[in-house]
Amino acid sequence: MNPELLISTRTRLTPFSSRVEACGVKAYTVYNHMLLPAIFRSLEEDYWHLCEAVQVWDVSCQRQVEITGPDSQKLVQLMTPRDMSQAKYGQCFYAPLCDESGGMINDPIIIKHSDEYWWISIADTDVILWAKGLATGFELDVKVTEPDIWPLAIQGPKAEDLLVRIFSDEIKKIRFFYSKKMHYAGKELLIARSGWSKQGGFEIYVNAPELGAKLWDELFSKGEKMGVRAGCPNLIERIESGLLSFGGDMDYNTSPFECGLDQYVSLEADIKSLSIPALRKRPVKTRLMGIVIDQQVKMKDLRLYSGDREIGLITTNTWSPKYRRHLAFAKCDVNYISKKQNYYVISTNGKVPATITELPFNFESLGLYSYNSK
Ligand code: THG
Repeated sequence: MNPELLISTRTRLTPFSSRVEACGVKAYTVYNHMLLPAIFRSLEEDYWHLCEAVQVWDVSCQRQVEITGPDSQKLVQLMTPRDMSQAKYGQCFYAPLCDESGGMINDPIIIKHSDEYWWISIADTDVILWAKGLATGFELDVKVTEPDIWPLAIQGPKAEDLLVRIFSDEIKKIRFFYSKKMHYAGKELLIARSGWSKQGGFEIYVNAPELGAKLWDELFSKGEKMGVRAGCPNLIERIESGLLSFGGDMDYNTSPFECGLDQYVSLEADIKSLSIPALRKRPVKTRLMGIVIDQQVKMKDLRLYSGDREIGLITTNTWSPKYRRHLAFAKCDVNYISKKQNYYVISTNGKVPATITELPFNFESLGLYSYNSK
């Protein structure tokens, strides 16, 4: 028998909880002290549906740490080594948050509403405590809160068509990683073109519980012919797409360079960011790499080997039905990353050869082409 998860007021309900359960959620995970659906039908069935149709995801656990007040921009810049000085209103930024030694605190999406109003849409760590601590220590004139906002992600190739039916052609004007305020049932909702999949889609920041249920039901009635279903972040899709998960693929001891977030660190910019002095000096010891294995494996240990040496830790892995390969991310010792080595993993049937590649996976350059579900 599988152990059960007890649901209580600590694992806060969301405006969509009743709908999620009615849609037959089979497994939850805990994220930011809330429940995040993990499986509806099966991992693979959910995966194909996400790649081919449209899904509605209750991602309320992507909590918003709200920063308001005259020193807002200062605090946000202190927290991230990504240059925020040119940020436009409504723009979204995938950005590492790092501590004074350059270790990762979180990898949120930062949204700028205005100079004195920001949201940090967080992954699974208590960013509010860190933000309040910094604001107090640096005597910043800001207010840091975690308002009740419940993001609903609409993901998949038919996501735009579905939202156009509810919000009009205005939806098409929202560019990738920008947001727009839209009217819905007499209220204003923020909608961004973003989400934790590479199948295209949007995130709607629902700000009133009664709007949540109404919106969910409308998405399902207007999307019926498109085959809309409830879904959730999908392990297979996120690995194929090279999307990282805080706590699994990186943690407080990882620098953004070690998990491949180099492009989101502005070492040369003239900004005041807590982690930049340390990041300029900090040695890079490991690097998160992509691993490709020609057959489906059940790993005996989560290690990558070369010769008789253990050179990496596998942080996540899955069989990819689309590329018919086993894929993994591995935190590898930088001294042993070279294509010339013979790598292997240990499966329940013994040693299995593996190849190492940069993330995100470039399937074309790996000579891999996608199969469809049929
Ligand atoms: N949406 C919102 N909040 C979130 C997530 C989200 N908070 C938690 C978690 N997800 C944060 N992590 C990520 C990781 C990757 C991306 C978004 C959030 C992402 N990355 C793209 C990529 O890597 O290709 C694009 C990055 C870019 O070009 O800026 O989308 O999903 N609201």
